[in-house]
Amino acid sequence: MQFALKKYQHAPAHLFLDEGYYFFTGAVYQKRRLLTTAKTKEIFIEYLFRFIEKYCWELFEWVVLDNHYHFLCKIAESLKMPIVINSLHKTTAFHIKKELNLQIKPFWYQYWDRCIRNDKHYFETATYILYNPIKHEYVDDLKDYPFSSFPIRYQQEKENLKANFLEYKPQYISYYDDIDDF
Ligand code: NI
Repeated sequence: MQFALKKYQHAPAHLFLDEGYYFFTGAVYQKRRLLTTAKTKEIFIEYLFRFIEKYCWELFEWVVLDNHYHFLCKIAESLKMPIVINSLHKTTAFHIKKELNLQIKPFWYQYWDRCIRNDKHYFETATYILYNPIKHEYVDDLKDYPFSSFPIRYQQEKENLKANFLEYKPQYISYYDDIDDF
């Protein structure tokens, strides 16, 4: 699966305040691991991209784990935020349940949004998302985890990626611990 991505620049324009950059986290109800297969994760990613495009949001980084997801994006209208996320949840729940031949309710538990305050916060969050498969002990090498924006970054912007990891040290970021306890 290939996706078009915004360039991950090392030195961003200083435009983040009031621009509607958000970090989103969503979790499966009771933290059940219902997205363990490649197919279920691909379903989630496919609809994430569709809804982002439909509502003219801009997606920067994302990761899908077995029972939760994170993504960083710029939203077009904050009033529509619950509509977009609820639509994403409803649609992905429908298709994933169909794929798994599962009838449960609710599927998703809830979501958390965090507004990005400045450039440093943006890059800490971006690297945090990319680092997530190691944080949750899925892999030792991020190149081995295909369900995030990391492989594309690595392929297209290896040097920026390395520099950002060194500068923003995602392995030491603890301020998302309360919403990323999986
Ligand atoms: Ni996580």
